Amino acid sequence: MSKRTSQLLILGTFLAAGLTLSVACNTPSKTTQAGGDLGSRTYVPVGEWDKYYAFLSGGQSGGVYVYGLPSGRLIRSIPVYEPRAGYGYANVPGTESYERLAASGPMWGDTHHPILSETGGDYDGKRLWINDKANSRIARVDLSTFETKAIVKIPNLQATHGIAVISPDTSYIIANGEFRAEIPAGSVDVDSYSSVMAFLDPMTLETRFEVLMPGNCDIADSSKDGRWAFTTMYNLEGAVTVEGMIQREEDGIGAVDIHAAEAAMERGEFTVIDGVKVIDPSATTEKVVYVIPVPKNPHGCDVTPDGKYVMGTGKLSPTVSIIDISKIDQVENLRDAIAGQPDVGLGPLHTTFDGRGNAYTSLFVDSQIVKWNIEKAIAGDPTYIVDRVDIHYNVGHTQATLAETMHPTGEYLLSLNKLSKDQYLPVGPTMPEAQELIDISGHKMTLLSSFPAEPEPHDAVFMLATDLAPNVIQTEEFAINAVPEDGSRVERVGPNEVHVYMTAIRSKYGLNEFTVKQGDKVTITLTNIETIRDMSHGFAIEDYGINMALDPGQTREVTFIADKPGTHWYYCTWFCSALHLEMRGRMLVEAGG
Ligand code: CUK
Ligand code: CUA
Ligand code: CA
Repeated sequence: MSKRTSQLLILGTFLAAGLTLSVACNTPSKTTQAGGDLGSRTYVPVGEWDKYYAFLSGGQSGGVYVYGLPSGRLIRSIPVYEPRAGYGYANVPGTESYERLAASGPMWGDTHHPILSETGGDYDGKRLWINDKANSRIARVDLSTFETKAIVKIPNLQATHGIAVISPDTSYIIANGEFRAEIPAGSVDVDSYSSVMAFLDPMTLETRFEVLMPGNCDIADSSKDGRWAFTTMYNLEGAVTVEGMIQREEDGIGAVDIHAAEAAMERGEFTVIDGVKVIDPSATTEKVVYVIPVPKNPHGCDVTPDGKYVMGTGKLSPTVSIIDISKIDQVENLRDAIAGQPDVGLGPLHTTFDGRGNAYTSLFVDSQIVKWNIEKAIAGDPTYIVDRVDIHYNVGHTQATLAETMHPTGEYLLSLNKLSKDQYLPVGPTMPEAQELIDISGHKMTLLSSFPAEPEPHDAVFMLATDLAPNVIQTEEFAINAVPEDGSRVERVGPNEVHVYMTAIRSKYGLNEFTVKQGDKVTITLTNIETIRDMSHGFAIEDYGINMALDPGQTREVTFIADKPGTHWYYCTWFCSALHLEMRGRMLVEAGG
């Protein structure tokens, strides 16, 4: 055994313990950042906007949090796989958002990776996608309204984990199945287990095709030319236990040749499973899947902004593997595609970039962000480590501003820490997650500030406000089913069916009251006819479990059975004017039906 291999082995064992242990122990002495004038570097005066939007995944909260940077102010959250009454999202059966979410699976999810639409390798400010690891789903959010517009469950795939936009023009969304499972579903035959990488239509989220992957898939990224989809693989063993998954000294970075996969599709080299065309890479004319060997159980998978390299970040190995993308289909031995493998520190999980030739790797065990120079590391120059900064504590993902695009701004970096421990006022045995903002514009990094989030952000992406704010609409366009100003009315459409049409405008509903019979199926179509930004209205019916929220111009519908007789006040839930409390009316349900 070489000295290097034995070192890795020892580290691997130590890290496997460290990755879990460092979570369990500790009440460290409280660390405080020297104040100085740092406050002014994140201070955004009242009335001024932040320079960046930051989209943080919500983890097991099931949505996306939107912060402004550098202030760290929470601007809003986007519920995706979770009901949220405040936005009238998926909280009431019989509404569109509820029925869409319920049709796709459970009313909760586990979101890890927000990704943004690209045109020409840069963010176009149109859409965001987010995975649900727990229920094999993916969702699309429209950034003109910050609303979830589509959710689908992906066939033949268990645990949607890494997802990525295929650069430069969002030709596909790829979704990685992290857990190997039988394909087709329904048996418990371990021999039929596989992981898949799914290629989805960005708009409909339909699966265009899937590729069976050896081992498993974890984190995803793409090359900048639309050719390659990448994934880390930590279970080339194909094991079903922890012990089994750390058996081998090497796992891999998987590279799917998208052009070869499309050619295989054209030649009919696929099997239809659960309605999806599935490519078995062992049975194609052209090679579709390449597996580059890297040290055991890698995690992060990140392509440099210039599209030259894909980085596999070590996790159990203290290294980052730098893979030269141009060599993948050129070399005989895929090890020769590895341009360098610098040591960076303990428990490296994810790597991000500043666009000036530097990489930043999160070190979970060391609780640090390490800055290192890519070309120096490749050249074997021992001075490749540029700087280290301590974070608080145990960082998972790290992302630098616009690092996923071809033009990073290299200004800030967010450290998404798994534990905040002593950093905030105690709020119970479980403390908030902590994000730390680091200025990376200079040679040395400067830790600027920290802000908390609810459980539990994994990853983040950023947009310049100037690239997104102009795309955000001020009011909704009136929909085809919008109720016009003079259109409020009640229509009996069947012996036991009533349709109520109503408007809402400060500070009155179009109907002061309406009458239905007990047992009627009631549909209410409500339009907020305001034409001014931010004039939202709500609509809740006492004791009927109904609450909708309406942006200006928006129309919402709800259908329910009027099963409780009597007087039921409905009222506005968004404080809209001095007469907000008076903005109410009565639903009169006549007993007996
Ligand atoms: S995974 Cu959470 S720290 Cu789901 Cu992106 Cu690496
Ligand atoms: Cu409308 Cu309050
Ligand atoms: Ca392994």
